[in-house]
Amino acid sequence: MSFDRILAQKTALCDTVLDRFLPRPEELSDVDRHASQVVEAMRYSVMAGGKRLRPMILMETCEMYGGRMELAEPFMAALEMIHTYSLVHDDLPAMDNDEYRRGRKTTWCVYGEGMAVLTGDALLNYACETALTAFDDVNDRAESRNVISALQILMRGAGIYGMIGGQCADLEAEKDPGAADADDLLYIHKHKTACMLESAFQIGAVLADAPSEDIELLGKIGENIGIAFQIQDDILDVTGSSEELGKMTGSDEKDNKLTYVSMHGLSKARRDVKRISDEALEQFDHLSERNDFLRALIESLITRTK
Ligand code: GRG
Repeated sequence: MSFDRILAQKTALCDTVLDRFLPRPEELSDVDRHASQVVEAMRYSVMAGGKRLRPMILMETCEMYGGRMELAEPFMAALEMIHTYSLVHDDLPAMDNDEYRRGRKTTWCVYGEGMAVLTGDALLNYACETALTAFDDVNDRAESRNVISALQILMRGAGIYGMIGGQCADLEAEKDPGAADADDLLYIHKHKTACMLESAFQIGAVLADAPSEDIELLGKIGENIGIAFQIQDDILDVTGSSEELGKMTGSDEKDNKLTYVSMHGLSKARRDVKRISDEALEQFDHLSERNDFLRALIESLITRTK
């Protein structure tokens, strides 16, 4: 079967997992029905059809080391909920002020700004509730320990030492983009984007009780993939098509944003995506197990157009 067909099947599988874990407005009790608007907005935001890269990577590293999907699935859903909350908040007028995401109107455009803030908050909270349900399926103390480690990786990657730290530096840099240097930009990319991808690579392996050297190497692979992914995101904002990306292009330049392209130029950006991704592939080949689909997925990111 072709890579594209397998990718489509795995994306659909991630969608099914998300659909199963997300609450539904029609299933709320009479009392909880007061919360139906935020529950509807949570589903609107998550089920809008992203690439599902993070849950897919998590699923693949878990499978690669023979782990159990019952433990991985709550984490797949939780990771995508946290990723989606970050997009919902990032699109707000107080941040990037974007009107389109994943091919449709952003959450704040449809539900209003206050409800979009609450939707992001609710997704983050529900992500924790969801990941904690993995404990319902643990068979022994070793699995409990792995679930605790996975929770630590999940929450740290999303927090001040991870994604929020990166977003904070990004917002600060916006005040004076000319003052930031290449190290500042690398900090932003590593934290805002790479930390969540690192979490995806590591959590699946941790849940599957993979060797610690592999978990460490998967972190480095995730970091490289994350940096390359963000550089490609910066490139696509200049060269990509709005239809394919499902969001407006050219917004970085319009907002005078610090990006890899504005700092280093388009050709260095392209060269560096290839160089950093090749390094990740080389590291991938040093893992103790193989996963040809995951390797192909990493390769496909080098030339992604959406
Ligand atoms: C608001 C706490 C907070 C953080 C925001 C993730 C983020 C940090 C901002 C979103 C904007 C952006 C360019 C983030 C970098 C990471 C990135 C490229 C996100 C988009 O991820 P994709 O392409 O999106 O995987 P889909 O829609 O496919 O899931």
